[in-house]
Amino acid sequence: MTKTWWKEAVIYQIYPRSFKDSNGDGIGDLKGITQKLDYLALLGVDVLWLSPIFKSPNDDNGYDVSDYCSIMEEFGTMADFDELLATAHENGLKVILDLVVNHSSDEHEWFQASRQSGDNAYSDYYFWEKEKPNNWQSFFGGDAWEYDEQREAYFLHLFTKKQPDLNWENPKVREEVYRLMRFWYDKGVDGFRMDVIPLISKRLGFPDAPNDDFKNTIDNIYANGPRVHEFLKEMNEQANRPYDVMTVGEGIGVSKEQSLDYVGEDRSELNMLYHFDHLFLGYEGGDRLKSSGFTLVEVKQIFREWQEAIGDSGWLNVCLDNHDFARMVSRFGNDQKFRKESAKLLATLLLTQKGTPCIYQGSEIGMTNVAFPTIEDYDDVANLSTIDEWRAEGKDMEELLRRIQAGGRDNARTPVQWDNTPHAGFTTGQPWLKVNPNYAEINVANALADTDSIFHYYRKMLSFRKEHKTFIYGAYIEYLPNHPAVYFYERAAEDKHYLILLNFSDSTQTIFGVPDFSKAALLIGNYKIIENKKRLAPWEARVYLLEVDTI
Ligand code: ISL
Ligand code: CA
Repeated sequence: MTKTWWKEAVIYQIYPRSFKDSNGDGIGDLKGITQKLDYLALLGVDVLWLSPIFKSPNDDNGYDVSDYCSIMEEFGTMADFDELLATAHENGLKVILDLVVNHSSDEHEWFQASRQSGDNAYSDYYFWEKEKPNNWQSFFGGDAWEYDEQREAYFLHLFTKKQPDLNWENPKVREEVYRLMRFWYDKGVDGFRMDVIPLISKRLGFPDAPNDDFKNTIDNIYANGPRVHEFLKEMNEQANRPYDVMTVGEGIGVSKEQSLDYVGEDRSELNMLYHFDHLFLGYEGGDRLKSSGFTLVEVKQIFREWQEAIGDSGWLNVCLDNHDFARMVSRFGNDQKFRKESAKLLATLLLTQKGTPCIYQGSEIGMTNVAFPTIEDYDDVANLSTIDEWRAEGKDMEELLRRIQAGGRDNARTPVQWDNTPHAGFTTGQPWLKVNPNYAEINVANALADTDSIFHYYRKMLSFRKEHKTFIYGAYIEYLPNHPAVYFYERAAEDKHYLILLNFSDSTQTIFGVPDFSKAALLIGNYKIIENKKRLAPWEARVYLLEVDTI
């Protein structure tokens, strides 16, 4: 397997709107990020992924871009960006941006021109149909075709109606995309995370969707269209090739069987992608507001099967949450009694899996889900059509509130908790989304001051991962796959074996079924007490270095 910097790197995702506000308008901004680069360098991550920073009317918080080569007004200026990038590079941090080119904003000049008529230079930049061609539904609910009075035709939008899908069949659209990518590369940007990239090639016969199960529709109708691989190869040729950049695909709709077609080393498409199998776990039809829970055995199976599918032929990105999902400690850990222990355990998992890990902002201090008291406290556009539907049908709004509290995207979007001053030190004004009330206890200032904090555990784990390359390139060997409460595995190279023992439960668990580690040295663990080699305490995590001759 080839060795590259992007396999060895750890990514930290910033959702700029919620990271740090520098001017008191309640909205995080680029200057705010620059102010905190020291903090991120101290943590020890390598690459910052910035969720979209481009000009946008913010129908979907920047995932609706109206100009790909200028900065969103609320976030600052191009000079602010140049300063951020230069300061990051001085601190040894790379910066990747979010490429949102499955769709643009309807306020983009391309769409403004496109909707004028069927015979101008931009007419075919989007998908227009005189009659509604099928039953497709948008990701956020409701019809995916919207009638436009000006053009007197329907346009396709897989997300909100302010996010019309770009027509990648049109070579001019593709050239525009490659041009904007080169614009950012020429500034020194180190790569892109690619939003819903498996959706860019449409099935042009526009077949009806099954609509029984939205996940089924994503996987088989929207994603992996006939030309997606051709487009990605062309993108590599036209934009990425001359630059040493990192490309991370949002692998929505990509199955493990299909994954190597995107990330195989011989493919010249993407460096890596993150899949949705564990992110959608327990969410009926991929709907985060319809959760039925899940088991550890399912999580382990997903990780194992993806490792088997990728092997040494390609690469994965590994995450446990991001700006679209519930907080990882609330979803995969225990955010009450064992918040600290389980957040550290999840850090151990994330940073010892095979693949490039991505830490979402706030996870390094164990930020949790929020439970706002009313539906009006929530902002996410993805909830709107469900709220309308439930109201219209007279359904129980308290129940919907509970579902949003458990699974909604705003769980990840509450402002980063910097200290215990009002609004958690995120802003001196009124934050665009309320701060999680637990900020008095959970905040960066506390985490920095406490040597036993989740933050300092992440720091240790990150430097540890850097020193021990087996965690990057070593094989993945799992034990006791059907055990409901523990996750035991090894990362192994010829000369070194590491044994990772994780207890995903609130009770003590016996250690068995793993190679003899009686002589092994404990490298890192999340409990201070003297280790007992026979048992793991609740949510205990340990990593041992096995002497090679004991195996
Ligand atoms: O949030 C979802 C549905 O409510 C997800 O299915 C989400 O739409 C999917 O993960 C794609 O996400 C990406 O593209 C969206 C944007 O809203 C998300 O924030 C982004 O990560 C449209 O650009
Ligand atoms: Ca601001």
